[in-house]
Amino acid sequence: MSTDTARFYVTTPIYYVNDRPHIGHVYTTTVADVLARYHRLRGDEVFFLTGTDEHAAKVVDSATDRGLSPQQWAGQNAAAFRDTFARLGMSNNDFIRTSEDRHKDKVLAYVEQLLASGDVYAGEYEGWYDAGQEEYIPENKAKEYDFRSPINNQPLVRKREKNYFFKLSAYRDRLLQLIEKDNPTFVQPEARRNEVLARIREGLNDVPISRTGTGGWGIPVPGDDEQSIYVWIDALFNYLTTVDTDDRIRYWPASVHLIAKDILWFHAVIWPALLMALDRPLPHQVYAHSFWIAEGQKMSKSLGNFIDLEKIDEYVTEFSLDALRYFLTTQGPMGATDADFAQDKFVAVYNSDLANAVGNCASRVTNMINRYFDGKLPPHGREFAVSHEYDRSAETAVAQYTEAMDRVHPAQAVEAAIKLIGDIDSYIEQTQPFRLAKDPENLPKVGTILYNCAEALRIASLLLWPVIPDAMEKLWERLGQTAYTQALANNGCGQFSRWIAWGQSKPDTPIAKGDPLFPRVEKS
Ligand code: ME8
Repeated sequence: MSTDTARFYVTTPIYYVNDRPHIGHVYTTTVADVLARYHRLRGDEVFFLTGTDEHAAKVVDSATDRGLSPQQWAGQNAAAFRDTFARLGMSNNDFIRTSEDRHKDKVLAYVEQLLASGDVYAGEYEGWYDAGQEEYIPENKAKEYDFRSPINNQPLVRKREKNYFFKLSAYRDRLLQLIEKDNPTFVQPEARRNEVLARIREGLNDVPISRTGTGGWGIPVPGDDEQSIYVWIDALFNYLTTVDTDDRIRYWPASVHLIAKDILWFHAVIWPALLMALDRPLPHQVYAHSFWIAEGQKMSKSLGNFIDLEKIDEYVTEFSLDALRYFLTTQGPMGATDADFAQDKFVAVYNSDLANAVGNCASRVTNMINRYFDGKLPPHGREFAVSHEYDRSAETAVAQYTEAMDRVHPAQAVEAAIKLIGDIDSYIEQTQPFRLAKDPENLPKVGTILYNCAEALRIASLLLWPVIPDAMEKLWERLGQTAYTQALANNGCGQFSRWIAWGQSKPDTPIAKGDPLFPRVEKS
């Protein structure tokens, strides 16, 4: 992914208000949050957007079932998403609801522009319709799916309606040029890119972008009150409407739209074509991850096995929010394969990476500095050769970490940070400061060793902060680095390149010990 300025604009899908938030929504939003925090740490100007998609027809139906107005029902559920994300520490800069005027007004203006340019025209449409997804399925796909919804297995319905169409067919060559040549990482990961390219090569039909019978729930097509703008088109525009204001337009184009593979086509094909038609700059990347399954099984309503809010809260209470973030980030389906959310895996990852690696290493280093140097960071002597090799290992970790984060592979980035923690442990095993310290003559040497350990730990803590911010801020208190916390508070900017350099810690800094950052959990 390339960003040509030090600005970073990351989005999540806007979620349907018909569902309660579940692990899938929390996952994509967590990954976006990790990326946003990483870029803030670097000192980039970050805008992180999430929100809710409210104009679906099923909102009207389920509101009616409950004796509520669509506004009330959407309002309740939007609040559930907003509150859940706030409670889970998401650092989004805004939360867009498509029922807000600031969104609707801009969508109207965009559609007016598209009508004026001829990119949107009136016509008639007939095809196979997936009512649950509010999506027409192309003839060949409908056949392949045996005329049933690939999502909920309900029969597809034959539907014919007057419609406004978007001239997608006119953008085939430009889309191929974009995805194949101009920006080869526009669609990621590679498997998804290949899928999209193959489907574009099969040919592109114009797409209907309006519907009737929404009972006034939705954004009307300008000049035609009978028709509402199709919910998907309305929804895609959120990424632009939110920042299409004088004080925010500098964030456009988005750096990365994070989504899952279920909604790839809309984001990788229809969205850039709409932007081309509006003559707006294109986002840098659409990253479509795969799915979480639960305990080896696809999550579904009928199986009742969703990792839902109650389950999520249980994990947070038992292991901490950082632990959940860590598990999602490192074990999640960022590539092209699905990932299993399984409790024993959660416990194993927690114990090995957080309790044993990060937590133990922090305790060991801060404890020894307390025992041998009275809780003050010892000076960095020069006489101990291993130190050179050692700061190299921090440098390697930082390089690998940055490279992975910039490719939107937070799991690999974290791996580099955990490897650095492992290097601290091996260094301690190798140099045996606890044995050397028995002879007071060795204290300068022990001091150098422990300085190196504390310095590498400090660097690792910066790398891990985007994923496990609470624990790392706690550790910064112990390492006398609360300035980081202050700089990063309230979407503040970090000074990564300065902070990350070897040798920033000042000798004599008070180093505190404390409770285990991640107490070990025993679980069958
Ligand atoms: O599609 N694993 O909203 P939605 C991982 N409103 N991620 C998952 C997941 C799973 N099992 N299930 C859901 C919509 N997600 C539209 C989007 S955008 C302009 C409009 C996540 O509520 C994933 O990010 O169905 C997926 O793309 C999104 O939730 C779908 O959310």
